Amino acid sequence: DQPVVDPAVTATADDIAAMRIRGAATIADAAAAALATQAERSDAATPAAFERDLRASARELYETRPTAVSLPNALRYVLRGTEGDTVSALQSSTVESAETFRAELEQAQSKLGDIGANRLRDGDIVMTHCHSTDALACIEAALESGTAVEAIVKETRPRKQGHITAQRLRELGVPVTLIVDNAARRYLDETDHVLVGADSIAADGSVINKIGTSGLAVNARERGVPVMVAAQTIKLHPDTMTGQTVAIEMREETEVLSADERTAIDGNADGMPPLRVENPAFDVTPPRYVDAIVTERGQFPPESIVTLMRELFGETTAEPWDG
Ligand code: RUB
Repeated sequence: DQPVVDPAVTATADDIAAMRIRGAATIADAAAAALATQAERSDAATPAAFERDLRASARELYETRPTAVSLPNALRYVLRGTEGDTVSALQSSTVESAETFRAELEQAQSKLGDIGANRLRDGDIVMTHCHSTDALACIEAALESGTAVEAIVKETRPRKQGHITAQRLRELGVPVTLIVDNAARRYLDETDHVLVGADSIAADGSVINKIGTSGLAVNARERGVPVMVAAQTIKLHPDTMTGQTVAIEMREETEVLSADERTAIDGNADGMPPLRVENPAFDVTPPRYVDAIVTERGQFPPESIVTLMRELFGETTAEPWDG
């Protein structure tokens, strides 16, 4: 018997893979919603068939992008809440589990925002990289409490998520200066905080986020600008507690170089092997370049994040979709 995965799940998986749905928290939210849809629309004849289909759906969502641990953490949360002896009991518990997860995600982000906002002072200039909803929650909370800030927004090649950040900040009334990534060091002289999100946080306090974050953090340290990482606890990567490293996604070269550009470069280089293009989507910032990790449970120096991880995860177990 082949598992039955609802087309809505496949559509969400495609959207995540193609980055129409992107950013760690947004991906987690969409994955939980997709599992709820899978459960709701299931016409499985037996509880075993229902669980098989749900696990297959989780696996399809899981296999889209490897770096943001919020995705497996979301799937694990929803699947752990799936219980009952009948298909209908399994359906309702799965939907409820997904709804609880999504509500907690939203609450955690807003709580994190309040905590992060405490680090910002009236008139501060914040430099951002990529587009992070957790990072923006800190700015939004600051504005709500009457703290005015300005932003220097890095474009973030190759996908230019900085444009989304610029748009959101302007909707909030924040004055924005958009710069190319290469201009970051020059503008650090005017910056009071570097504020970024995270796709995963490792047990040693390393921050895995959009490619370019590590260089920005090193430059910020050299300039004496504090680096603040806004990351809900769903970004904490349980497997890193046993020494595993976080997989860095490599994306298509066409994000960096069009077919025409490739032809122009390769055109006259007779006998040379084709130009190699590499496009890693994320990098690892060592903990020593990070001043604070802001979560909904408070802010932590990166070196102490492992304590929170032990409290939250205890002993790590096998993935439910492997069952
Ligand atoms: C997005 C990215 C974001 C984190 C955090 O990368 O690196 O900084 O995911 O975002 P991509 P959030 O655009 O490749 O998905 O705070 O919204 O979870």
